[in-house]
Amino acid sequence: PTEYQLASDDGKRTLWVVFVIMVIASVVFSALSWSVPMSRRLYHVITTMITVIAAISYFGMATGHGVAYHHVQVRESHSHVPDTYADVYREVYWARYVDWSLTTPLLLLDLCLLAGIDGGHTIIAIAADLIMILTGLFAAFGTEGTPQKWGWYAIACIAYLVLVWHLAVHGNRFASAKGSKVSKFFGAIATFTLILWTAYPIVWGVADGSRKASVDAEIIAYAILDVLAKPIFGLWLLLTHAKMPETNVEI
Ligand code: RET
Repeated sequence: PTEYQLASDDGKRTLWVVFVIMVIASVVFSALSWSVPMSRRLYHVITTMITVIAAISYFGMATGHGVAYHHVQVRESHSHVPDTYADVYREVYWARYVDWSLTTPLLLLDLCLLAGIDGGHTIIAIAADLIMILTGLFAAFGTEGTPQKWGWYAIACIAYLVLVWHLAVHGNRFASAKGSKVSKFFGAIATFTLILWTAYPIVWGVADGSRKASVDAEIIAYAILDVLAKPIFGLWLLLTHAKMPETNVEI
């Protein structure tokens, strides 16, 4: 027999709700850009792209795209009946990794521009980030019970540490050079980002990792994190930028 771990109505409704939130955030962010000259819309453009990509990804997931039925285990289905095993398949939403591979570099770009980090260190942070997301995807589809799955996860975590190191060390250094206002704001929004981002590998560990969380719980946990990491982060960044000319980036 075959068993499935699937999203129920709660999970599906959550995907639709986040889709709507991402659309609204995209409209609000582009509307906020109208009052600033084109030469100063860089944060607006980047931040709107982030929520547009998330809206597309959530539309896909809500309508049943971007999901695979991954064979997670073979287990005994009726212990009192010998030789009956169940193949267990679980929904793995790979659309998230497509979303993250585009949006996390853009989020980092926002932060690097804010701190004024040089191009070289910005590229290193983004490269580490891409390695983290790609190896995280491999981990999600890794074979259970072999070193493969948690091996990929370990590689992703090392890449995450490299990115955090770059953002913290160089971010604080460059932001201080821009004055105390920018450096205080960078410290606050980078700490918010760090706490949120660290929750992702924890959710992954109990969902795609050990499969202890249901697919619904996984959808809801990522939904909360995604709303904080994209629309709330974006709103905070754009509103603060509007009243802090020191954060300006001319293009
Ligand atoms: C994975 C699993 C492998 C180990 C690590 C991960 C980190 C993911 C992160 C994702 C951030 C996503 C954001 C989305 C925006 O809304 C891939 C879960 C370290 C940090 C900010």
